[in-house]
Amino acid sequence: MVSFQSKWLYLLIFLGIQLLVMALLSLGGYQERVTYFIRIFRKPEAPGLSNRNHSVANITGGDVYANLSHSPKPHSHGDAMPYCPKTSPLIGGPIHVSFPSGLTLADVQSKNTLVLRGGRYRPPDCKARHRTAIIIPYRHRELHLKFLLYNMHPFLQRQQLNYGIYVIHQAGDYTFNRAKLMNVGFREAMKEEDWDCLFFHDVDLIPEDDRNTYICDSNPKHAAIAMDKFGYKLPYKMYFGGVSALTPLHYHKINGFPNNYWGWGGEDDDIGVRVSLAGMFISRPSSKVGRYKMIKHKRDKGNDVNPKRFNMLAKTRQTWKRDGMNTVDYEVISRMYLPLYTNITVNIGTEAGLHPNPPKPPPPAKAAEKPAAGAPAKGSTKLKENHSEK
Ligand code: BGN
Repeated sequence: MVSFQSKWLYLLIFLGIQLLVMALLSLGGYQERVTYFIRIFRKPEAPGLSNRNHSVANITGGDVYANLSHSPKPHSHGDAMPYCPKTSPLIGGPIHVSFPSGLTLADVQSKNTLVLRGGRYRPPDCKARHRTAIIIPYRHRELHLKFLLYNMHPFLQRQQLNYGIYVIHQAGDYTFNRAKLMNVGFREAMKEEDWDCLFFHDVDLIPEDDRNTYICDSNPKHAAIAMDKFGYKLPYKMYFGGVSALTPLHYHKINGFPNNYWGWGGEDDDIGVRVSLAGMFISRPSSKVGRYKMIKHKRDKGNDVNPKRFNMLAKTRQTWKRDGMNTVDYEVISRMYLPLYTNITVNIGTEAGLHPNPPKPPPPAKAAEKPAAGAPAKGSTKLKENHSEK
């Protein structure tokens, strides 16, 4: 018969073994498996908030801010700083993209304390291997911009990049021109820093996997290969829309982007054609990694479908060398170094030029005030000089 004392002994031994097993399991990623199960059973976020609060049922990724809370103390940016590793140890793979309701820009700012004025960042503890500028053509999309910044800053920080975010804001109400705004963004960003890669990024696309590294390839890269709105598939082989990445050299080789696509559609196809006309290829990440969630929205006012796009696209071969970076004209209205991005507001004019409705000439002057014969009318030449920023 087992005595009362030895019963206690067995119980203690049993509990001891259990403790040991648990300790071993926790070393072997037990925690990860528990989190995985918790995630399966977790209640999805509140429905009915559609654009504001998407919950991503089919993605079991981590929080995009997760790995950053462990960031070591900032180094001074002296010579002694080592290069960052080739693959960032902060990369976590799939991201649980979220659009928290009630989010403010101040919240985004307080979650990104290492981001400097103008939306610039350098890794605090190593020298970045890559300098990437993000160019976002923009008008009237405050909510989208806020969600993009919320997701984009930690995404880029996890990749240990030296980066800057530029929002190129089209002034006025004339039809939107995405590609011309990108040309402006390229020129203005390159004035500030010797970026080695430029990401041309729609404001409503959020990357869902941080292995989709925001660095350039040897050929122009189309990063948005798998978007949720296309069922995470490429809609057609030559598709070059959403998010693309070019080095300054690639950009010059294709003479930049076209300036004359006003309204929705075709400009991205034109850029894709330019890439092949300049003798390059389109490179892409794998569709597992190049995943994007699009923030749903209706077509914007001032961005109607461009009916001329088919004709224009048919002529790219003839037009690409005479329309692009070599002819872009614009006027910077303001440049603001905001806490999370650089905001450049720009007049890009209309199809009829930068100042399509020049001020009417003054009424005919009285005989005594008339300029001498042959002298130019007041103001006319001066105005012309101001027009172009080439
Ligand atoms: C294409 C558009 C692209 C757009 C994609 C995805 C045109 C030109 C037709 C010859 N191209 O059809 O601009 O990004 O759809 O929406 O409309």
